[in-house]
Amino acid sequence: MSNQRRKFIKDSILASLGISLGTNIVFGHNLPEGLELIGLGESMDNQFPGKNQLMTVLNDRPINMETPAHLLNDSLTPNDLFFVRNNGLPPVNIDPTKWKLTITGESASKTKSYTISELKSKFENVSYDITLECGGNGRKEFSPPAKGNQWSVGAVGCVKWTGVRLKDVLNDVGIKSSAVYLGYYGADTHLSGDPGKDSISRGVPIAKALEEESMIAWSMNDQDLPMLNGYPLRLVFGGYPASCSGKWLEKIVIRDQVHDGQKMLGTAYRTPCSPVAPGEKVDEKDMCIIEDMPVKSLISFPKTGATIKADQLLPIAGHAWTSGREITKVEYSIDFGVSWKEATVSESTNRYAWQHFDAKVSFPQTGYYELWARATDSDGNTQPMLLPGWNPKGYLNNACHRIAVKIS
Ligand SMILES: Nc1nc2c(c(=O)[nH]1)N[C@H]1C(S)=C(S)[C@@H](COP(=O)(O)O)O[C@H]1N2
Ligand SMILES: [Mo]
Repeated sequence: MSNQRRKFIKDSILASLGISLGTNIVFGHNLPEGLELIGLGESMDNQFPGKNQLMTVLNDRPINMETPAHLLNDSLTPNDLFFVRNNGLPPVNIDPTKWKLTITGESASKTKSYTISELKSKFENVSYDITLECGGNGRKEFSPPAKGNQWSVGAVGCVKWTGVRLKDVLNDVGIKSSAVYLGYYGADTHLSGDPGKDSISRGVPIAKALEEESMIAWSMNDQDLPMLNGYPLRLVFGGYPASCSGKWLEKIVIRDQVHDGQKMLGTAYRTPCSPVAPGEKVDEKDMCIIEDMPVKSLISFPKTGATIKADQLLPIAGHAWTSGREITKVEYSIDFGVSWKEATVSESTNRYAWQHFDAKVSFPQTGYYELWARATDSDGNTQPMLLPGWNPKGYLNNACHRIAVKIS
């Protein structure tokens, strides 16, 4: 190979390395051949549009990213810090002025389509703060391990959604008395590229679809939805696994039977109808569709690993959420769950919004501590200290969140 050709290849490798680092490599020309750069750590891995570089990327095909717990400290999650769970490839070249939502199905009185501006002008515009959490959030902890995205604790967020009530639109189309379920179809494509296959097509029982807070949304925190969170239109269902909240929403079907779209059947988003031993094989017919998500909490301050001076009260903060009920109590423990103290809990802005807790914690002496948090809701549901019921696909882990701090 000529020297010139070699130099050209080296220059282009350096340029692309520079792009992935987000900066140029100043002495790159001195880099010995074959030596790998250390890199700037995971904070630079994330170069996705509209998303914070500090998000933790699990995969890039499809794109999945979660929020480190300490970056969830805001009362409403900033758009660039909201987790992303894609099953397929997001649509490209979207023209929101041409976007159409079609409502049809065997239990729809007729088939009707709406542009986004028709939705905006024809129906009452509403806003709700609603928590969305992936059904698999916390999967990483299951033992024996469960296949799927190894989410830690950050596949959750709460934002102000703006849009219209799903029920207003469904009623405008007309719902036949035979209606039992709703299904969605989005504009994303299957990973295989096969246009005949859907990446995901889930839904909710008709009663859930008709709830006050069930929405067709075009905005998060008063801005357009981020590209990766379903721009320009999506469903939002509070309290249900976020997989029900269809992104890039193009079509809704009103069904006279439980929707049988992609990831509705088999073991997807299902848990054993009655508890099983860890690792036990469960027959598909003994798996039930996940509906309400369990009560849960997250410590967003301080960051795990923080070092705090002795003789200081440590302010702690976080959020707690439950499906359709109120959080009535959040407790914390610094002695591995032997004793618990109550934190202060804020009221929720509306049903399905997460609530905030805070406390000032004192530590008896210097050393390593774990801080655990446990929420209880108005039905008396609370969180297990360690792993809850094992299930084959690793859903619904609502074990207490733990962080570590050092008092010095
Ligand atoms: N069209 C479409 N909708 C979708 C998905 C998807 O891949 N395609 N993923 C679902 C899953 S599994 C989750 S957890 C949520 C994630 O929403 P987010 O990416 O906005 O956080 O979207 C749901 N809606
Ligand atoms: Mo999900």
